[in-house]
Amino acid sequence: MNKYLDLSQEVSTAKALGLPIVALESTIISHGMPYPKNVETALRVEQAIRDAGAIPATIAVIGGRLKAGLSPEEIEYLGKAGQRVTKASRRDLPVLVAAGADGATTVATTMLIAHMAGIQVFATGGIGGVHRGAETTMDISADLEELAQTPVMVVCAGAKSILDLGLTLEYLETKGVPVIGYGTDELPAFYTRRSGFGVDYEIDSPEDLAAVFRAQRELDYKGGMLVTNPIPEQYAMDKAVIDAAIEQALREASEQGVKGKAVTPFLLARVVELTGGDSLEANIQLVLNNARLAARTAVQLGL
Ligand code: PSU
Ligand code: MN
Repeated sequence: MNKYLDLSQEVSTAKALGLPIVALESTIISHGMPYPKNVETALRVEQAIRDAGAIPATIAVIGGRLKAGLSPEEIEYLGKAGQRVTKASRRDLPVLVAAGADGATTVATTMLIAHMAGIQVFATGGIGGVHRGAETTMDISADLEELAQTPVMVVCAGAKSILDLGLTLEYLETKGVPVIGYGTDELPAFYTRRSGFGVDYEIDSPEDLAAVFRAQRELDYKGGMLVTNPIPEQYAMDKAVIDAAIEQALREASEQGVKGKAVTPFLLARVVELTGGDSLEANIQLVLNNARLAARTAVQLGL
């Protein structure tokens, strides 16, 4: 095992017993939702995974150590510290480790650390992708490159339309990443069930998701797989409301010259402010929904 990696007692026991494990990210805690809802949600998501028969491994960097499995106190710390914790993507990791610092891991870094820990399934809310205007800014999330090279299944609710969803799908196709719609033939757009962009494959059961992932491993591919799971109907938002908030957030980001790794957290926070509690509740419900599907799939993979 990597010398910088620490497994929690629960995760280490699960590995010894061969129990299914689901990884969770921590940028969503520190940068994706406001305190204290972020902490409350992180703990509920862990419980949803246990209830579905798997063991949760929330991933972060604490004191320079790569952690797979956090204590409730560590989750509280990351949630309360919020934006003061470094948003840790792949390029940040060596610096944080060498400095003995803390980091909230993005999808990219969570995949990387999950793979080091031998965890194959990961649940989150939304992934990063190709930003609108990327043809001039070149703002493309490291999450997409990680999907291209690290063998982890990521279960998400698609991507927010703060991104260019069409270009995001093109990029994933170029990189050879299977994009699966769970019970849908369209890419979900996070707050809404449909984006207007088709996915290549629709799969309707955790058994079949596990079979595709197993085949990918046995074909000896280096990359991962993206499962897009639409938000449950009753929590989906009105498209016009969310589109207006996203347009305004994008306008403000451009006016204020927001750049680099600050872009995504800025847009996420503005969308929550502009839509009030509604978008936050939708966000919480879709993460819970993804955690349940990821746990059921991890159970199937273990069979
Ligand atoms: N999109 C969301 N919620 C999130 C993120 C993206 O709807 O919390 C977070 C994830 O941690 C993701 C990261 O990996 O933002 C992507 O950041 P960037 O676009 O800077 O790569
Ligand atoms: Mn970016």
